[in-house]
Amino acid sequence: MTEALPVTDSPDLETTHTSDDTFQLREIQLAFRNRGIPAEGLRLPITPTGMHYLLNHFDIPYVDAAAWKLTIGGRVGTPLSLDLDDLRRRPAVTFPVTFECAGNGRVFAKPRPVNQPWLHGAVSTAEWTGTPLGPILEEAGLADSAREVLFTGLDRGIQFDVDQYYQRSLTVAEAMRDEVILAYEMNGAPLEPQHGFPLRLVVPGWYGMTNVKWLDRIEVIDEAFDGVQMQFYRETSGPEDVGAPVETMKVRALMAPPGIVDFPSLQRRVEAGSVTLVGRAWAGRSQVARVEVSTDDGASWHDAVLDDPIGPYAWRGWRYEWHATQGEHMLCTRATDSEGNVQPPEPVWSYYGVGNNGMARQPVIVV
Ligand SMILES: Nc1nc2c(c(=O)[nH]1)N[C@H]1C(S)=C(S)[C@@H](COP(=O)(O)O)O[C@H]1N2
Ligand SMILES: [Mo]
Repeated sequence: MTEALPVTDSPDLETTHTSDDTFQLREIQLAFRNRGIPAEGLRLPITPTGMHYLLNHFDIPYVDAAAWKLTIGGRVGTPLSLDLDDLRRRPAVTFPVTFECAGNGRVFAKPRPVNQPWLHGAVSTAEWTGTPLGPILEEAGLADSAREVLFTGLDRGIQFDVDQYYQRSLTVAEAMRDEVILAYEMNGAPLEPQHGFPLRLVVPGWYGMTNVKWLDRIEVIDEAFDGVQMQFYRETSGPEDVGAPVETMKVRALMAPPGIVDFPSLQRRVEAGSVTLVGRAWAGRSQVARVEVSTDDGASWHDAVLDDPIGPYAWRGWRYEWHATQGEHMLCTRATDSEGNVQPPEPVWSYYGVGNNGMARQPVIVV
C-alpha cells in the first residue's frame, strides 16, 4: 500500500477547468510521471529513448515476457495466438516515426483542463522496429462483417468513472495500411516498460493515443467502438458535445531554444550577431511544405530552410539565420502543410485540451 500524498490544494475532482496559472499538486504528479522532451532535444533527428516524451494514463503494468502472448480474435476465420518469438520471426521493418500527444500545448488554451499539463514537450521521434499488422490480420482472415479492429492494453485504471483496460480502435482500412506495425523495438532495443514492453501498436501519422502499449489482444469487431479513449480524444465544446475526433497530427513547428538559460528563472540569453535558429516540424500524414520564423512576435515572417526528410512519417528539420540585435525579442515559428493548412497564431481551445497546434513563442534577451 502506498500512502496518498497530501493534497494541499482543493481535492475537488469536479474542478475540471481553470484559468489559473497556479498548478495543482496532482498536475505536478502527472507531469513527473509523464515527462516531455527537453526543448533542446529538438536538435536531434532521432530522440534517444530516455529523452522521448511519455504519456501513460494508468500504472505501467508488469509483464512477464515468457508467459506473454498476443491473441487475435473476434470476427476472423482463424483466431491466432502469437508469442514474442513468433512476432520476431515475421518480416521486420524499421523506420522513424514522430509521435505527438494530442494534448500537446494543452495549458496554453484557457480555461485549461486540469489534466496532464503539457507545454510543448509532448512530441518525439524514435526508430521503431516491428512487423506489419496487415498480413497478420489477413492470416487470421477478416469476416465480411469486420468493421473495426480493437486494440487492448494490459494497463488498467479508471477514467470517466469507468474501470477499464486502455482500448482504442481503428477502422479496418486504417489498420490494414502498410505502415501500421506491431513494434517490439524502439531505437534498436527491446521496448522499455514505460513505452509498452513487450509489444505496442505504432500507427504513423496519428496522434500518440493510437499507439496502444502493452498489447494484450486484438479483436476484429462488427461495430464502431465507442470506449472512453475514443470519447476523450475529440475536439468538443463540452462534455455533452460529440465534436470531432482527433486523428492524424496537425501541422506544427517548434524551435530548439537558442543561447543559454538562466537557472531557475528560465530566461534565455543570446549573444548579438549571427544566430542559427533550428527546430523541427511535422504534419501527420501530410508533408511539411513551409516553415516560417518571426523574431518580432509575428509582425514579420521569414522562410526557414528545410533539411532533407529523414522519412515519410518523421518530423523535418529546419534552420534560419538570424542577425540578432540587442534587446528583447519574441521568437515564433509556424509551419504550413502540403494541404495548405497553416498553424494558427493563437491556441486552439477544446474541452479536453486536445488538437491545439497554436504557434509557440519563445522570448529571448539579446546581449
Ligand atoms: N496501453 C496504453 N497505450 C497508450 C497509452 C496508455 O496510457 N496506455 N497512452 C497513449 C498516449 S495518450 C500517447 S501520447 C502515447 C505515448 O507514447 P510514449 O509514452 O511511448 O511516448 O501512448 C499511447 N498509448
Ligand atoms: Mo497522448
